[in-house]
Amino acid sequence: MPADQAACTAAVLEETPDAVVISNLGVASYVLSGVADRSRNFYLWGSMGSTTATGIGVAYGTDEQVTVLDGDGSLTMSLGVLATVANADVPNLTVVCFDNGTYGTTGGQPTPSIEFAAAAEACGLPANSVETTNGFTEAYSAASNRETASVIECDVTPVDPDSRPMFDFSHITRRVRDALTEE
Ligand SMILES: Cc1ncc(C[n+]2csc(CCOP(=O)(O)OP(=O)(O)O)c2C)c(N)n1
Ligand SMILES: [Mg+2]
Repeated sequence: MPADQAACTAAVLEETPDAVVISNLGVASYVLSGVADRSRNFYLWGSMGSTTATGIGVAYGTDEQVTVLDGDGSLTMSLGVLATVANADVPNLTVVCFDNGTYGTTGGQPTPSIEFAAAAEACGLPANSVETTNGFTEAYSAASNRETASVIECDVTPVDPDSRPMFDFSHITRRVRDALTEE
């Protein structure tokens, strides 16, 4: 039985309550907003393939923990970004790829099967592949405490949550920026 995406997302917020969390468009953002709508949530809308790249940019701008919740379809679209993560100076970045084996947000079409952790390791990054919620929680704790960027591939059961985050892009961005710059 694969991991529970909502429980893994909750584990991220429990382990790193102050993290900036950048969530892939669609399901990852729906789940995150359902677990907790917080000012340090950076929900992406529409911009498939750019979640991890956005994480690199944000990680350059803050010393706080930055956690990307990417999707398997989205990360496949921009797989080369793993090489950029490995070559960027972003020790505060953790990239999670929720692999539900589908383009879940658009109706569950199957995605190509990719070993994301192996691809990350081939780029020089520490990486884990996990298949249970407990395995994820352990791997995330280690990754977020590591002095380098890390990647976690997490097999999850596809879900179709009811929750939806706000749809005001400039407000989402401003809210994150303000949360990082206020005392
Ligand atoms: C460039 C681009 N192509 C296609 C889409 C349509 N689209 C939105 S979400 C999505 C599926 C994303 O799949 P994945 O990253 O695996 O996330 P999941 O929905 O499974 O959580 C697609 C194809 C888009 N928004 N942008
Ligand atoms: Mg998917």
